[in-house]
Amino acid sequence: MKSMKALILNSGMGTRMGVLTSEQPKCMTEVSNHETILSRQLNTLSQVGIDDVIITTGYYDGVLVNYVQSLELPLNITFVKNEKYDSTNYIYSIYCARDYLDDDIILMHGDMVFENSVLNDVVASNASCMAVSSSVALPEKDFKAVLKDGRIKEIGIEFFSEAVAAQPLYKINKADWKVWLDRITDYIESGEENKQKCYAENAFNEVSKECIITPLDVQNRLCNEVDTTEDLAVVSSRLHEIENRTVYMCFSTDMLHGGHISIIRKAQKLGKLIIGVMSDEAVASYKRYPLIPYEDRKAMFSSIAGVWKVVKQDSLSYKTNIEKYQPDYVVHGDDWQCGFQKPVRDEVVSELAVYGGRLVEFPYSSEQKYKDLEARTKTELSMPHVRRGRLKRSMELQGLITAMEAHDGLTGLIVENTIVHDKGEAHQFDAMWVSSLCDSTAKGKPDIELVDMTSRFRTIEDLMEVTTKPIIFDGDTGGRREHFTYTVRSLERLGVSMVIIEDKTGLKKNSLFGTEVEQTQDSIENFSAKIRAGKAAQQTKEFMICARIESLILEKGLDDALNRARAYVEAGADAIMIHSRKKEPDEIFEFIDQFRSVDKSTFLVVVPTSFNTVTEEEFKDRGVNVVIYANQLMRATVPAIQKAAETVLINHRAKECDDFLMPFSEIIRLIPEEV
Ligand code: SPV
Ligand code: MG
Repeated sequence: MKSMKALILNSGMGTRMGVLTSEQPKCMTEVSNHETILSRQLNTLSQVGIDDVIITTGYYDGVLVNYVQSLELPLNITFVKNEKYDSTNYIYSIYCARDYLDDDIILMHGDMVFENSVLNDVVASNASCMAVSSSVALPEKDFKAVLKDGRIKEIGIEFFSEAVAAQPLYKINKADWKVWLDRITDYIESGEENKQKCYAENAFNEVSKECIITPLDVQNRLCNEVDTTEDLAVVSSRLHEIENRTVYMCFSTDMLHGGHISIIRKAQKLGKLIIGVMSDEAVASYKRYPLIPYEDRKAMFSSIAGVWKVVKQDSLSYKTNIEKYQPDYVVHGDDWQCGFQKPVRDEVVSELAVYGGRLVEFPYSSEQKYKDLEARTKTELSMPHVRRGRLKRSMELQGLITAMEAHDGLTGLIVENTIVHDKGEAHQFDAMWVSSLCDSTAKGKPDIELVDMTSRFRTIEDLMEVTTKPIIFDGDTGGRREHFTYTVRSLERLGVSMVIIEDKTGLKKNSLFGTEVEQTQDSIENFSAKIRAGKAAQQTKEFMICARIESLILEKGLDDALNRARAYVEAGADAIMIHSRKKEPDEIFEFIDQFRSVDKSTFLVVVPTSFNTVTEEEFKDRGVNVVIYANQLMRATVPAIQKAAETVLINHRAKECDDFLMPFSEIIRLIPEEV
């Protein structure tokens, strides 16, 4: 900020205040919460970054100086006494202080009471300005300003046409101030009595063509002089209302940086700050999984000085909390005026309109260093020990999560980064499914456990390198029991969250073939022993083994499926996957209903490739925890690449093919330079 001084005029006798000014100057009158007019002014000046204050004194000057010193404020205060305070006006006080006024100045009468945002605006004004209000009626006896061509032509109590109510609170730039102060000096040094007893504004009126002061419209905000006890009552009750104003902001961040603190400090100036901390579920739905859980993020915000309340916000939408807390203001960066958050903003605007609340938006600037911090968070999220446990936590938190198939780094990036916005909500996949079918298909091989574990792990590594979302691994049959124990530990080490093994034995074929190919289901005893061995080998507490039941695929009936489910849970399975290749979901629903009627806690997983009409919401209502989209990305790829190959072959050139291809300049945008 340019160097700026404040000049507060406190020499007068304030006779209209009766007993309140019988033993002290008017500026020491209490207006709110043990604040006086002067202490409020000084505190507000200090908050806006003004360090140097000149106070003119006169009436009870000793009392005033002692009082100011007792406040122990971080300000350099100079007192200038107007010895003729009882026979002159403010113009003479300014004259007395003239040697100290060689900067831009904030000039105010000592009885001005204003809300903080008014002084903020005055200080921030580039042009010289005076506080006026176009919203209040013209006062009978107080200052009015006559406006012309966007500037103030005259100030006085006698003007009623083309005028607005005006208050003696100014910011005057150095050059303008010189013009005005020179004329004030002329007035005083003329020795004429009427020029020492008039308003300083009379001198301004003579030079207003050279001293350009613009009107700063404070509208209905508090900015008043206290001349009488009636004024005092009005101002005190306005201050009470202002001090009880509430401000609402919502945060989803798990790391606080300077940018957040700066907007919080701005919001606090508007009233008592309520911070909404977004629930883990809401954050995960639109951004990424929070590194720090809700309770810890709540504690982080609660520890910020001056935060009045911290509450939970359960969704991207502010509606519930606006209705509940009815804040006077909602504060946000202006970045949500467009983009996916726009519907959220629109809803905030209409909710606030219901009771007259206001949205205040501050310019949003995302500095590179904060972007780098976010990138580092992503790296942290991708680490095995952080990633592994997240699936279970998400399932517990959200009830139902979704996983999409990914078979290489690129499909991993698509699952990681694809996000769609609909009616103010954001949707993305929670996890990745490393399908045996797609992993094999990508290698041009059949899905018969031909692709060995080393190669399957390589696919996992490729995904891990460029993504952060949890991974569910299709472990086929799990192989021999003795091998499965090694697989479990390797998967844990890699950071995989869940392995699903199916109760088949011998040469495994893909379930989508059903009974068209020879497939043998494992015995309950054998498969249970495999689960037990896997659980015994497991080293980390969050890793999960899911038992996949093939009874419906192999047409062994619902009872067989339910029997097996019970046995596998008994053997230690954390989750049960029930599979079917029927288009109708009836047998799946029947299994789920019967299973859930006796087991409320074991996670349930479905792969609705065939029964694809059922929505996630319906699965969730029935008690399913994981919906896996097992092969859609691979199936989208095959026809597209086949068509490209054929088009080149038919045309003997690439042009026709290029017409429907995505340019590489767009593809490479999917690939981050650094994760
Ligand atoms: C896979 O995706 O490899 C599966 C699921 O095992 S399914 O293909 O439906 O059997
Ligand atoms: Mg498979």
